[in-house]
Amino acid sequence: MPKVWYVAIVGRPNAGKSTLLNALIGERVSAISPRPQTTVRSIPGIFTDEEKEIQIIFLDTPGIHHDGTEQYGSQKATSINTRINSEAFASLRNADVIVRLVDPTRPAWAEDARIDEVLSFAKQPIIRVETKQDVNNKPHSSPDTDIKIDSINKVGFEELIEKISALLPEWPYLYESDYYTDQPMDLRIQEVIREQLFAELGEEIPYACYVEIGSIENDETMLKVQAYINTETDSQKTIVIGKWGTKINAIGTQSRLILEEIFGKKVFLGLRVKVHKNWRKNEQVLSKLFPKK
Ligand SMILES: Nc1nc2c(ncn2[C@@H]2O[C@H](COP(=O)(O)OP(=O)(O)OP(=O)(O)O)[C@@H](O)[C@H]2O)c(=O)[nH]1
Ligand SMILES: [Mg+2]
Repeated sequence: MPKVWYVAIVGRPNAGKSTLLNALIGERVSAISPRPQTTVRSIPGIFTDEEKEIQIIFLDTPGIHHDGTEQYGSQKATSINTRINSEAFASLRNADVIVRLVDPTRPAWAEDARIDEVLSFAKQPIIRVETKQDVNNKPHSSPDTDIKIDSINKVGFEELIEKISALLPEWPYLYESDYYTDQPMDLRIQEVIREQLFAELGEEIPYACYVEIGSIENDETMLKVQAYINTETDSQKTIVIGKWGTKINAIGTQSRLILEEIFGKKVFLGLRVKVHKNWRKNEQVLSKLFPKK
């Protein structure tokens, strides 16, 4: 009988959770950027090792932060911050094992205290993993961790999988071995575009945007998507479009190439920018972006 279970990856914003998830399953399911709060939803990635008969459903979670502090850009957007934290907490509750990522390149801060407090109530086994081992300058490296990993070169991964699987009960596979995420297509596409917002736009702008999928037509040979980038203000819209449309074109082209790689077919991506005034404070939008778990 194989071993199957749910494992939540938690840690402060920017600790390297999404990088770890993508590297573990070898696919781009979760957006990565050098800026905090790139991930705002929990994202599943399924790891299967048929030889060892292990299936682990990893859940990448949004970085847990202190509510109401300077997060989500530098805006004190408390409502959205609370929802981002709730996403992570819901995944924690549903997990059988918790992988707690620690970033040795930065000092422990209020966020880490908050995470430790939350985890002190967790009933599940917790594996403390220090990441970014490939970085030379790790002034906050600690001996108090179970495993040290480097997600860029996939160092320490075997040990991590072994540690997790030692905790897993035997259970039939939940997914086919070549299945790596059960993220619906629209959320997957949103995530790809979101990553490009972080890649192409300056400090505050990606946080002021949300991606909306208008329509998807999908057949054997072609995927046709109409998507909208919603900004809060007219001036942000101008920035997202860029001079002569250069920014929006770059975001569109890069997203299309990644989608073609992911879905293995020709992709037509129509991308438009709209203004949705004050969406970060709009309950209707927030409920849609963060459905109740
Ligand atoms: N050198 C190195 N960089 C890493 C490693 N893991 C993550 N990073 C970098 O750290 C930054 C943050 O990575 P993410 O995976 O987006 O972090 P996260 O924990 O998902 O962040 P949020 O989604 O904002 O909570 C990115 O620039 C990554 O390239 C690692 O093992 N080594
Ligand atoms: Mg992330």
